[in-house]
Formats: sequence, C-alpha cells, structure tokens
Amino acid sequence: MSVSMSEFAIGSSNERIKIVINDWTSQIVMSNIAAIFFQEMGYKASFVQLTTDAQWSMISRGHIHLQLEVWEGTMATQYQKLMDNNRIIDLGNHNAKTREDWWYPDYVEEQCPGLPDWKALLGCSELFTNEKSNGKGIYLGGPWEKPDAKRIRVLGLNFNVERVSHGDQLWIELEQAYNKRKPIVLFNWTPNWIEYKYKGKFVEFPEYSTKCETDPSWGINPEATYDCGNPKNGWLKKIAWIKFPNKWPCAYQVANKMNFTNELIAELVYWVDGQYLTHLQAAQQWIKTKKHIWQQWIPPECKRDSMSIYDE
Ligand code: TMO
Repeated sequence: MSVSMSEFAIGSSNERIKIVINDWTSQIVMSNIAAIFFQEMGYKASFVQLTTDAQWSMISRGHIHLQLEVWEGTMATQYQKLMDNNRIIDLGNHNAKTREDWWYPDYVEEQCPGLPDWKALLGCSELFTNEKSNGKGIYLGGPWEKPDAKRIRVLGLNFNVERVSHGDQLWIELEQAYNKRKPIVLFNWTPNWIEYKYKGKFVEFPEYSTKCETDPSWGINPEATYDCGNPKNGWLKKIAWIKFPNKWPCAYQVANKMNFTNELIAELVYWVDGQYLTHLQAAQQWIKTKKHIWQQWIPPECKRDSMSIYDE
C-alpha cells in the first residue's frame, strides 16, 4: 500500500469529524464552511445538533469534536471547566468582539426615559407587562442559559424572564412589537444581523467583572453575585476535543486558523436571516466570494490537487 505525501499530512483517520451545530445562524453557517473545507481535504464530516447546555459533556467525552463559536457572555464558565480538566483544546479567538445582553429598539427610550441606564427600568417595568404577567415586566430571554433571573432579583427589578424555545422566535416578537411601537426588552447579541434592520441599544447594567460572579461583596448589591451586566467586548472562541489535533491534523490546522470579524459574521447572518439563503447556500456563497480570506487558512501541505473549491 502506498501512501502519498498529502494523505500522510492529512492523516489516515477514517473517523468522521462531528461538528456541533447550535441554534443561531452564524454558528451554523460557520460550521458548514468548516465542513466543506474538511470534506475537500478528504475527511468525513457531519453535524450534530445540540443545545449549548448539552454540548459540554458530549465534547468532553469525544462524542462531538469541534465547536466554532464559544461566546464569552454565555459560555465562559463551562469552557473554563473543560479547559481545567484537559478535555478540550482552545483553537484561538476570532477577531470578532461580542456582546450578549438585554436590548431594546430605540423608540423604547421615549417611553422609558433614562435608558440605556438599567436604573430606568426600576421605574418603568409596567410598560413591559401583559395580562398574564401579574404586574411584572417581561424580559424576553433566549433559549441559552443566562443568570437573568438572578440578576433581576439582586438588582431589585420588577421583571420576570420569559424564555423563547428557539432563537428565531426573538425576532418574530421583536418585529411584532416594532411595527406597533410596543415596549419590548429582549435578549440580543452582536455580531448579528438585527443591527442592520432595527435601531436599538443594549441596556447598560453595571460593568461586568469576573468578581461579579464569584464575590458577593463586589458591586452595588453587597450581598449577592450577578449584580452586573454581561461582558462587553467579549471573546468568541473555537474549541475542539482534546484528541482532535492528532486524529485530524489538517482539519485542526484549518480550524485553528479560521477567524471571523464582526463584519464578516454580520454579513453571512444577513444572507440567511435577511435574504433567506439556506445555511449551506450561505456557506457556499461565502467560500465563493471570500477566497482572499480563507485561502490563508489552508496550509499548503493540506491542499489536494482535486479540491473543487480551488477551481476558479
Ligand atoms: C450565543 N448567542 C450568540 C446566541 O448569544
């Protein structure tokens, strides 16, 4: 049996690379882009759809192998735990800076003067109530784990969290409210495409610090943690199962180099959520139009002559 140089570099593993996909657009499109690269290099790749809550034990045990979007604001704690236990490796940060927090469309500022300062919400929770909310304002949260209920409690806000079961539901509710100029405060993040379509702002809670999560005496409530907002300028990282580099060396190198900016992410999200391309179509369009970017991600020894994505 003869093994060519390129097969040697690519690695002999026939095992399928399992890429986790979650339930927001940029993560899914980025995963499709990676899968196309891997397949072009001769690997087998497939997707496993999981919630971010469920993904940690799966990647820890090697049942899934790659996650291309770990957001500081929602996932830093779990990430750190698996790093400390040597279950995953860090494949580096994207250039993109992230923020995930309470957000409202601009007209809400006229209805609740003082925003974006969170203290304004102390005085106008009744704007956000409905028939079923027992006089409590509603904060519409995403299906991702956040300490919102705790934050509401320790900051003395008269709000309850209502969670949507799928992220897209947030934009449906936003659009309905927006068209009627109805007060709404909901979970949003950046980079995302929402900023293209709607004007709005994040609520400015007390500045985040890691101490806010661990030290009750820190912050404006001296008896409680979580009396702060989520990180601004948060990181966005890629991680892999600890054995990933040995099993799929070329895939490892590419994943390690993959690097998206805020602008690149917002654009590819817009293709799907604003222009209704499928995730796969958006990934293909991205590869077709951004060759000058991804070309540098593929090490020469990992290229195959027959790679169709290199053909003009
Ligand atoms: C993790 N997310 C981008 C949905 O906040």
